[in-house]
Amino acid sequence: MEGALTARDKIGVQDFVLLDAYTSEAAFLDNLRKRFRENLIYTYIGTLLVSVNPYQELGIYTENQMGLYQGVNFFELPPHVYAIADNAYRLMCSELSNHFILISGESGAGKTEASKKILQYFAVTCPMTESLQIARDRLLLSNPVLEAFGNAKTLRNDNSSRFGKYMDIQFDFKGIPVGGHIISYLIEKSRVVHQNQGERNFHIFYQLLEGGEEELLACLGLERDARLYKYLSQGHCAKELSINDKSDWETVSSAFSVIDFTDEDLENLFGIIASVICPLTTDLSIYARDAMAKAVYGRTFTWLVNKINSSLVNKDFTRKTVIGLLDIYGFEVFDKNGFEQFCINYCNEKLQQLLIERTLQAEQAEYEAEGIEWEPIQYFNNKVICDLVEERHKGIISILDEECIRPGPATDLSFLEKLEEKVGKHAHFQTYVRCASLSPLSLCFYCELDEGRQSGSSVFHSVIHTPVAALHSFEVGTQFKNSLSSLLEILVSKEPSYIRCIKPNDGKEPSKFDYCLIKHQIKYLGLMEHLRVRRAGFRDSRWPGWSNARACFLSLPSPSRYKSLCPDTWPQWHGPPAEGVERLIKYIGYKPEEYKLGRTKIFIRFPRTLFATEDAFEFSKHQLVARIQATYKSC
Ligand code: AD9
Ligand code: MG
Repeated sequence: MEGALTARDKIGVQDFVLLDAYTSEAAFLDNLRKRFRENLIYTYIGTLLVSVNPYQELGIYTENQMGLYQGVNFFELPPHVYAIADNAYRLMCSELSNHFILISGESGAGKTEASKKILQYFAVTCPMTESLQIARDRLLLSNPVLEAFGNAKTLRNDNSSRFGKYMDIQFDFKGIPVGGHIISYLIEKSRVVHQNQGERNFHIFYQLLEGGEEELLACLGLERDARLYKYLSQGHCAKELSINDKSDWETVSSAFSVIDFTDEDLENLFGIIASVICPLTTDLSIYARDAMAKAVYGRTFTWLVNKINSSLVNKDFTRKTVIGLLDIYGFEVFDKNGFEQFCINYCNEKLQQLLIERTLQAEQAEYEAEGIEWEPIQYFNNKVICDLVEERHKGIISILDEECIRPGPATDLSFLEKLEEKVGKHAHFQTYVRCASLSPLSLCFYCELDEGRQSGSSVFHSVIHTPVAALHSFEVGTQFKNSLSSLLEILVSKEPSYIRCIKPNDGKEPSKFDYCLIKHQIKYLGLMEHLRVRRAGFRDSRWPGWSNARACFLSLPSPSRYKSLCPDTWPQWHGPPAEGVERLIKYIGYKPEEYKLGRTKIFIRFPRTLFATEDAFEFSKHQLVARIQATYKSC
């Protein structure tokens, strides 16, 4: 007993639900810190996975590790991103249902790494046939190509995703990955022409210059030194120690051949890339040059995604189930923020809203519908923030559109006045005008949740102070809003799993646990609220074995899965279903605190209760088979 206590003291608990002081933020942080110190970067809150970026290789992503998690009950092994992947996969196979894994957290928290680990897990552990190996390789290799064109070094992250990515991995009925589809969201085009101090342009430019063969560069008219190009050197860090552009180039160029890029495609692609970094002609104004470079890059990126999609498509399989992976840019607030930060943060608010609806709201609604006694948990619902941005005719995006199409000159200032008139009194909105050095009239609008950081809610925080930002942003906001709403439609039709990533410090340092920074993320990710709901409630229904069970045993009308465990219900129960279930659990020996009977379902509080029932069921099944075999033999 003493030993167990010592272990708990040392490495904390692997599920926050098991914390004694589960309402205490200090206890939450302490548990996270203990585990992080022991290099245990994963912890559950029920079935939600909390991950802290270790900023070092931990040796926990080997094929051996993958093997451990394959086909094992969710709570039986220490928390891991592989457990999330395996759980979604097994549910998909057993129920033929579609799933998605939503990975969220701020910039640099480890979302992209997590999504890559999941993809690798499927690539290694799923069944495979020789003819489908190419589909698997293409899925894997689409990553380095998209990262080369869509990721860049920022102050927050040396490999920051500057676009949102939703990837469907398609499986056939045997669970073999047969193809995929990628949707990209709002690539940060402004980076092509401008980078802040300490930041770089998209990786591909530097990779091409560092790694491209002499003939290729000569043919494209390029010099090898990135510092010669204004578009590549404004951030004064064209050479970055942590990034090996040369070897990344090799990876990317070999990936191109696997995902079906012809020589002609590549010639065109690099011709375009070279034309963006090209010498200036004097008759092109800076504005026209920049606008063209951004447009060209944006279109090239769209073309690239389409091209990758055509190589991932597999028409031979019509009946497919999918697991979607959503890796979207995280919340970010820089000293100077643009329209893109506004969109990125808005997107994160929408995803937070989805999580609230699908977990906090849905779960509490279910208890209510089932008549389970329940103390409602208070949480901040960020819908009010989403509405402020997107409401038709009233929200910031609509106001921006209206302002841009109305007759007469629209300026940043006139937009600001409209904002003040229409949403100025909103509790979560503030405006102010200031003269920035960059332009005589810079527009800043600033929405921040009142005391958001104290109240434990998510924070919407965006500032626009790019001159004439409003005019450039016309329709882009609406397009983005529409594409987000289509994304949410895709997601609500699928079963969710969640990974919440936490960034441990701003210095990208291993082993450094910055309390303040982490506390802030725990708050705005709503983790304490999530824990309270989980702790007060019953176990998630999304476990292997469980969902089957719910359809049979846990659904009162049909006490069939476990009926063999009780003589009263075996081989058939003819009485009222509710009574059948009660007899059954009484016979198995459930204690009153272990379960609650709802109107149509039974809710089980602890995983061990269900595991024990499952084990008993497996045992009884074997006994039954043995009995049948014995009968045959004696015949
Ligand atoms: V952003 O919103 O795209 O700017 P992400 O995607 O959340 O951000 P990313 O996955 O790129 O962050 O992680 C940042 C860096 O942290 C990686 O380049 C790795 O160096 C490091 N990292 C993240 N997760 C792990 C991990 N599980 N193990 C080791 C990690 N290192
Ligand atoms: Mg990323």
